[in-house]
Amino acid sequence: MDDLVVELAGLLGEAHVLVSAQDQAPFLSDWLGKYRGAARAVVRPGSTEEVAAVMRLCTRHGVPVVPQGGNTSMSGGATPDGSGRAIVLSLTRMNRIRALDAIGNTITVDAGVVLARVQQAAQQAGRFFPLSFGAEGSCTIGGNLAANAGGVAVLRYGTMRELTLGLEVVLADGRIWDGLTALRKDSTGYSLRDLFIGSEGTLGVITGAVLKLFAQPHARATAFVAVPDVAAALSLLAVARDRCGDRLTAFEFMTGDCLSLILRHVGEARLPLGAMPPAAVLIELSDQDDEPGLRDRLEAALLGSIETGLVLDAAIAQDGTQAKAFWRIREGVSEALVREGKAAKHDVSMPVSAMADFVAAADAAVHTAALGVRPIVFGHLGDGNLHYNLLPAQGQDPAAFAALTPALTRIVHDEIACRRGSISAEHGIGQLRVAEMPLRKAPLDLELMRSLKDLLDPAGLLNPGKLLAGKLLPASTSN
Ligand code: FAD
Ligand code: 2HG
Ligand code: ZN
Repeated sequence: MDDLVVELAGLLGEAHVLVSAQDQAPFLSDWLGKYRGAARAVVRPGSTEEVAAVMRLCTRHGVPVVPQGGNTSMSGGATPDGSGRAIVLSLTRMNRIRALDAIGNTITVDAGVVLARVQQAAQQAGRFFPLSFGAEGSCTIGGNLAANAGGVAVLRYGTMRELTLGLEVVLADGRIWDGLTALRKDSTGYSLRDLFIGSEGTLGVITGAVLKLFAQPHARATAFVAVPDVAAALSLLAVARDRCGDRLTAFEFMTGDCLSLILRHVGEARLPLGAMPPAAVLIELSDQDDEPGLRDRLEAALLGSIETGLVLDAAIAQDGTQAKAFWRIREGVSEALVREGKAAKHDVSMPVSAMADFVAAADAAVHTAALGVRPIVFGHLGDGNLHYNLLPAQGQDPAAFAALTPALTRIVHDEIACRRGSISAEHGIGQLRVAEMPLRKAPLDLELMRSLKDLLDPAGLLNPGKLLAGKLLPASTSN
């Protein structure tokens, strides 16, 4: 048997070192079905000390390590390459809620805790953890941190970076960095925590986190609103902000083509409007109490906007069940896309005011480059973040579309670059966008990032080929 596997089994117990193809399979391909890799072993440590021991061993043997949480990455970030040299280090056995401080408004968790469990634990204590999106039932806090996840409540509460106070991280050489503090103020130099957030498993393995909690919103008002186009949706966003202030929690955009795709593929999704609109927004307000008052406020904003032509039609949820049904539509987009075929995925951000212009320019340019291409555009409009997905023309050979994808991506990202936007707002670079980095980041950005990588992971063992490409791996000494 492989010496490394024997040593790993000695550290973790045989049951937690997976070597058979059948046991490894769920860890070796991604949620979108785009990437498939191979691994020398999949290891499942149960504590920070075990992660540290695994890292010491891998560093000694020069073995690459791919950290993995819930494996819901949209950029192939948690899938190893095909060489079979790396181990996958799955954090899902590390699933303890370590502490909850209802006075200090913090929760301390293992990195492998599933996001929905953190939400539930907060709720049981009368508090609220706001990170939320479609994969919340399977993604983990470690993965959310490593990707700096966003989701549907960023407008009010911010991204994972803004929701985090402290981290515990195992470094490439096995040392444990204890930054697990709950301080809201700390002016003692560089924020090391922020280096690891968004680092996609390339600088260290996150093993624990202190997260911020909030007051639980007991009142919600949710509306599904038909709008003529992106420009109208942006004007409606301004109206909603003026009328509702901080109560505005979500402002999610979908084009009519996106809605049609969802209705076609997600059985239980029902359009709550009379007719298919050109576009729609899902608006949610939340507050501590007074749900009728909140609904009146939303209704007044929408009625005023019907008069000014920003809103074509609107449905306001009368209870939680209706609100859930509205959200089911929005949350069905990714699965509808997967059922339709392989999309060219783009996760872009830009100044909010540039979004209407971006969609018009990108739509025109991709249609010129690829006749019949189908843009499926949706996303977190209030955050300046669109998921600009492209599907092949009806009946187009998937291989022919795949061959066109790099050119289409170039077009979309050129439209983003000229608006000083970003090629990844929340899904990360992973392996999907790694080739774009030298084109889209300034040389000095890349140089500084490379210096940090070399400092923290001099042998280049942590999640190689993701985020920053380059630097050949040393030959493994235990083969
Ligand atoms: P994984 O997929 O396992 O890993 C993601 C990255 O983090 C990889 O680079 C991996 O190496 C690294 N990593 C994982 N755990 C650790 C760790 N403990 N230490 C260091 N590195 C680690 N994202 C959004 O931001 N907003 C959305 O609205 C959104 N919606 C989604 C909807 C669906 C249906 C799906 C499938 C995904 C969605 N995502 C969204 C993508 C999102 O990035 C992930 O769902 C989530 O943040 C990843 O968590 P995970 O535990 O699955 O991480
Ligand atoms: C969302 O906002 C996710 O629903 C997934 O970020 C986006 O599938 C996608 O492109
Ligand atoms: Zn998203």
